Amino acid sequence: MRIGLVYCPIGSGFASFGKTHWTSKIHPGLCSISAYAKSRGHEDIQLVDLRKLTGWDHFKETIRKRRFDVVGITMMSCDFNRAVKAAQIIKEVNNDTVVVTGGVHPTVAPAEVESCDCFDHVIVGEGEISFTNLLDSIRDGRAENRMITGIHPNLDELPFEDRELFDYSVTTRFATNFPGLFKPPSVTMIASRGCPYHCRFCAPHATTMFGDKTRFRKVESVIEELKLLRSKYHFNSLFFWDYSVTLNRKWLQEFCESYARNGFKARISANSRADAICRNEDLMKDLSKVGLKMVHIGFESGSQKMLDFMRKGSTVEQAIKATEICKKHGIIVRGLFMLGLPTETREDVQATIDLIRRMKPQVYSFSYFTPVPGSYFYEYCQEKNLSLIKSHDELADYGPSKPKIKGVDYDYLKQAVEEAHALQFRSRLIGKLVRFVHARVKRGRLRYILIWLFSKWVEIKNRWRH
Ligand code: B12
Ligand code: SF4
Repeated sequence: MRIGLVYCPIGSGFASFGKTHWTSKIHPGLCSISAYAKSRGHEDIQLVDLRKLTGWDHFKETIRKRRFDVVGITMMSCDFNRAVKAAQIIKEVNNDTVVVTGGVHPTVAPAEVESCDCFDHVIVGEGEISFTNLLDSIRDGRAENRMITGIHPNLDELPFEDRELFDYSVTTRFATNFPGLFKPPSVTMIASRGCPYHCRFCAPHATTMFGDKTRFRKVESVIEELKLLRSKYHFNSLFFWDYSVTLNRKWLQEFCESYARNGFKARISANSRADAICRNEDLMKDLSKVGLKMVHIGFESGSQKMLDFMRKGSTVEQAIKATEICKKHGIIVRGLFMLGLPTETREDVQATIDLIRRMKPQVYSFSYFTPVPGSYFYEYCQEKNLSLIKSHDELADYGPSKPKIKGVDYDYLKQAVEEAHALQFRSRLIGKLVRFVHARVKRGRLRYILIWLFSKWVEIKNRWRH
């Protein structure tokens, strides 16, 4: 059987693969599904990556030439329109091709996806086992339900991601992020699935997808995969794509020990949370020793009222302390802040700017709250009729540019973002420029050069302090 997997991210245009780090990333979910299906005998799997094609005509031509029996299409909420268009074209070329979809959006909005005739099957949840079972049924001519509930796999029983499904040597040529700080070749790693927190702008999508329990792979398995990647790609930087690497103390202690013992030297970047960092200063020290250079922390707001409203599960004091801890151990903090939530007042916005002024994270960026399907706040905005999002396409951009919900003074937020960036550069003009680049210059070479210069500057400052 000929199987195709389609990746159609709206955030990257046609003919964009290999141009920037943002447009050259892999999709670990597709890589994992491919690896599992191949390990169960479905070896003829090819990727159709829209970022490598010139347009929809090229897509149609590719589908016609490759004559797939089954095609799996992945989609986040923002990709919905593109995924539907891809499915319609596949059906137009050959109505007998079985079209299956899965990913975040079919999982958090199954009814909407089910209503699209172009999909023969919709897999809700994790896809490795269910997709492979479905392939077996199609091959053997057995009937299967249209809506299929995914099965949570034991992560240690899954084969390593099939990264070569994508042009992985091209992907590794780009630093994952902040090129002045992280040298290519670079690789990404996912060591766990799930999140135990309940931030209302994000949860419960992780529970809907991965279940109530956060599952970690064995450290040995992660190290084995890293060894394989080292031998193939000689990577210099490593980015963990887990929600938060600091969720499991024992795991992290073992990882630090094993990473160093196995001679890994690559710089690490990872996501974490303020409360977890405060509880685990010793681990941050260990992580820093083995190579953690940057930690991305969702501080979100400087107003405790807003943190409580969004059920962040951390406090303003913890944000300050976590930043101090990281700085003490030479770890660069990238603070992530969110403005424009429902009920946020000007005082709350000012509290966020004051927090930045107090804790001075070396790097920070802003997003405007966006009601994303799968989150509690999405439901909240639906009930109160607050959303200004007209099309799924608009969900691809959380940057501080377009209005997202009613009742928010976006002109005021725009000034607040500029004011916050001005703190970093001690210049209002540069603050304006940073906001402009963040909001408008999305993927181009100019953005890359500016980020390179900025990250080099951050690196030099950090080294000088230590
Ligand atoms: C890595 C990552 C990225 C990477 C890579 C893209 C990718 N999809 O992998 C990059 C940096 C490019 C990225 C970009 C964005 N991301 Co992102 N990303 C993640 C992250 C952190 C990990 C994804 C992952 O690899 N998970 C592990 C794998 C195993 O799970 P999975 O991808 O869900 O795949 C499983 C199932 O979904 C299913 N499945 C997936 N595809 C398919 C296909 C078929 C046919 C089948 C049967 C099953 C199936 O089976 C897979 C294996 O079990 C998640 C959060 C998370 N931890 O999940 C956010 C997340 C997916 N991203 C999100 C968002 C919003 C974005 C952006 C819009 C952010 C932005 N504003 O810039 C962009 C959009 C990019 C675009 N489409 O144009 C949201 C999506 C919310 C939603 N409702 O859609 C998430 C959930 C984060 C969040 N908490 O809000 N992202
Ligand atoms: S924002 Fe992060 S910590 Fe909060 S629920 Fe989402 S993934 Fe978990």
